[in-house]
Amino acid sequence: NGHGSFALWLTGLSGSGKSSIAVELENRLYHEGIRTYILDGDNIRHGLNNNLGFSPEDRKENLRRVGEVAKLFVEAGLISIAAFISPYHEDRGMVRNMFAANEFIEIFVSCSLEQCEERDPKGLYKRARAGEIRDFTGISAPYEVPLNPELVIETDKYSVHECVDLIVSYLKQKCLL
Ligand code: GGZ
Repeated sequence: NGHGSFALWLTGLSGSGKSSIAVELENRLYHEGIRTYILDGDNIRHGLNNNLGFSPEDRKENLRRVGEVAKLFVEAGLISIAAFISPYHEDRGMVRNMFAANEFIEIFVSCSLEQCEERDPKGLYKRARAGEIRDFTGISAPYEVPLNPELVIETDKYSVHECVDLIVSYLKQKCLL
């Protein structure tokens, strides 16, 4: 197990495919004997962060705590895979600054709003359009496109499998795997 431990930070719109990629990547690494831990809204917003909503302040606090937890897993020797919208430059910069330069890899999961809205797996975009969800990213709250991510993967052009191939190649090329 010659790999290092680091955080992979997936940022992108709701429905862009962050969680699918996280899960497929975890499976791929598991088969190579590499241990990971996925942090996402499902295991964080329902527990540790169940007192937080989606105002800019709450998102910042959500991501601050996620960053700290991701760091704990890295210290424990795992690869942390965090899948959060993380829509603000400032907040992504904040979590980046919690890590050493080579231990934080920002991956922009790029997908057009049109495509995310068409997928709408939980019907949230529909509800947001109807005015039923305040501060909904892409509709009534901003998503600031990352300017300098380590990697961009386009989930509206490539399959989940192909996107994971790109991530794994990147990590191997950087000698992280
Ligand atoms: C954005 C929202 C909102 C609002 C509920 N805006 O597709 P999902 O459902 O499963 O993932 C989204 C999740 C986003 O939480 P994050 O912790 O990733 O956001 S952030 O990084 O900005 O703190 C969506 C659901 O929560 N959801 N209300 N208003 N997404």
